[in-house]
Order: sequence, then C-alpha cells, then structure tokens
Amino acid sequence: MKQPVRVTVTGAAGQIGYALLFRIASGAMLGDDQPVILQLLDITPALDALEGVKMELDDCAFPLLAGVVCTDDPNVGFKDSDYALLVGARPRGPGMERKDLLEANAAIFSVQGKAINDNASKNIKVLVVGNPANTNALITQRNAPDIDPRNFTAMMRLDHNRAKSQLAAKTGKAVSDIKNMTVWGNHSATQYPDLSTAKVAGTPALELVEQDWYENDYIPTVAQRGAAIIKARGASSAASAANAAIDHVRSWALGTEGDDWVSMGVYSDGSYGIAEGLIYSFPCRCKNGDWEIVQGVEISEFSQARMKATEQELTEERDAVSHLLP
Ligand code: NAX
Repeated sequence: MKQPVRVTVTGAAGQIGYALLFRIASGAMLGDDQPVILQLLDITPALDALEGVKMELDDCAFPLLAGVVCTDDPNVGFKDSDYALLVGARPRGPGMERKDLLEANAAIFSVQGKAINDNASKNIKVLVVGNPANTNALITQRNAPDIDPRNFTAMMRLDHNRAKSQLAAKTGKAVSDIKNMTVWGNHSATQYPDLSTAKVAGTPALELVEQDWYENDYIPTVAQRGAAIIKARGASSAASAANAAIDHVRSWALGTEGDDWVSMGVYSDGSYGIAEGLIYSFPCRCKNGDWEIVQGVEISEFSQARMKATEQELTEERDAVSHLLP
C-alpha cells in the first residue's frame, strides 16, 4: 500500500463539502490504492457541523481513510498538504456589488495562499472551486511565490461535463461518445463551450447540429446551467460540482485518456494569444501528474471573438483586485 497523502478541503462543512469528502475518502479521486488524510478547514462557527461530518466519515470505516483533521486555522489545514480543494468562499450577500464580492474573496484567498506557501508541500496541487473561481485561483497563486504557478488551477470541469451532457442529449449519443470538448475562459456566463473541437463518436459535432441551435440554445444553456439549477432546486449545484472536482483532480493526478482532453482553468503561458498569468480555461492533457495546454486547435473568427470576451472579463476581475495582489 502507498504512503497516505494529505488532502486539504476548505469549506468542508458546506454542501459541496458534504458531497465531496466521502468520495475522496472512498478512493474515487486518487485511486483505490491511495490512502488519504483529510485536513478539513472551515470558519469557527462551522466547526460543530464539521465535527459531525468527521463523525460520519469515521462511521463509514473507509479502508483508505488514514486520518481526519478538523480546524479553523489555515496554517494547520494546509500543513504538509499534497492536494488542496479550495471550496469555501464568501457568497454574494444582499446589496453586495461584484467588486465587493471580489474583494471579500480576495481577502480569504490571500490568507490561504500565504498559508499554502508557508505550510504545504512545494509540489501541492491546488484546485479552486469557490467563486469567482478563476480570479480566486489567481489571488491564491500570487500569494504563494515559492510554489510553481502551474500548481494552481480553477474548476471548469463542471462546465465541461455540462457541455458534454447537453451535446450527447442533442445528438442521441452516449456521453462516452463525446470527445475533445473544450470550454474556454472564465467560469461565468462569458465562458465559451466550443463545439468546433468536439467529436461525437468520431464525427465533428458541428456536422451534426445546426449553427442556430449551437449559438442560440447550446452556448447559453451550458453557460447558464448553474442558474437553472438554483431555480429548480432552490440551492446551487452541489453533487455535480463535487463530482467535477473529483474528475478534475483525478485527471490531473492520474492522467487523461488517450487522445482526449479536458477543460481546466490554468496559468496562461500566452497560448492562443491569451494574456500571460491569467487563470484561463484551456483544453489540457494530463500525464505523470502534470498538465499541458493542447496546442494547434484551429480558432475560427466565431471562436476568437468569444475567447477574447471571456479573457476581457478575467482581465477586469484581475484589475478590480490588483491593489490587493502582492
Ligand atoms: P456553502 O455555503 O454550502 O459552503 C461554503 C462553506 O465554506 C461553508 O461551510 C462556509 O462556512 C465555508 N467558508 C466560508 N469562508 C471560509 C473561509 N474563509 N475558510 C474556510 N471555509 C470557509 O457553499 P457550497 O454550495 O458548498 O459552494 C461553495 C463554493 O463553490 C461557492 O463559492 C460556490 O459559488 C462555488 N461553486 C463553484 C462551482 C464551479 O464550477 N467552480 C460550481 C458550484 C458552486 O456554485
């Protein structure tokens, strides 16, 4: 059996946390030969609830669960951590402007970035789920100067999975028939699910659907799926978000399949003309615990305009918090 790895989850007492922790402990994220120690971080008022979650984790008697730490101290939560899933974030309150939301989260993710820098493994892999995920990932990364910026990523996998599922439903094929899906940009309504790269059982997706459906139905349905779930459920996506977080880390740690790729919010190296240093979603392949941006994807004028619009939004988010960045 391998040595246990330490997995930090923030916001662990929240609804995504509740759908996530049991699957990590069961081996769904890192494989069924990889023991884990869970380091659960939440704010002080949530510690009682967190203790209840720990009791339930204990009661599952997971063979791979080698320990559970509950804490409200980021220095304890990130101690020697190998993986971190940053789920906890400040939700938008009544009367809060977008700028206030960005700033409130900048405060949280600056503290966590510093705690990661000071306490975690230098090889830590970080996934930011808490919104605004891409910009929160940027803030975390900028506050952890001793760690490779490539180790900080933002979750676009829920958007990626939604994009696959909607295309499978439209074409009457199985989700497993959909390959090479790309969602570019920001985890927000400006994201661009790009069917020009996708294949359905080997056939280019755009040969199977009408342009009108693609532009006026598909793109808005995928981009606004989160709002549709809130309307239907009265609460935001939780199990599907947790599932996407598991998928993201699993692909990163254990690799993507064959020629296929996944969408990940990663540190831009300037590929496809996207400003360097933004955390932007690109098509990525993963191997040996590392990711690379897939090169050579053909970009039409239609795609270019949408990729730029979502880049522009990320630039504005970065500029709104730039006075708080080191
Ligand atoms: P909940 O409100 O159920 O849980 C959030 C938890 O975070 C709470 O337990 C809270 O006490 C904790 N928390 C707040 N500040 C903290 C801090 N400074 N340190 C540690 N913990 C802290 O929200 P939930 O539904 O679990 O959603 C969590 C986040 O995921 C939200 O920001 C949400 O917007 C975001 N999402 C991101 C998605 C993505 O695709 N990137 C999709 C799903 C989800 O909407």
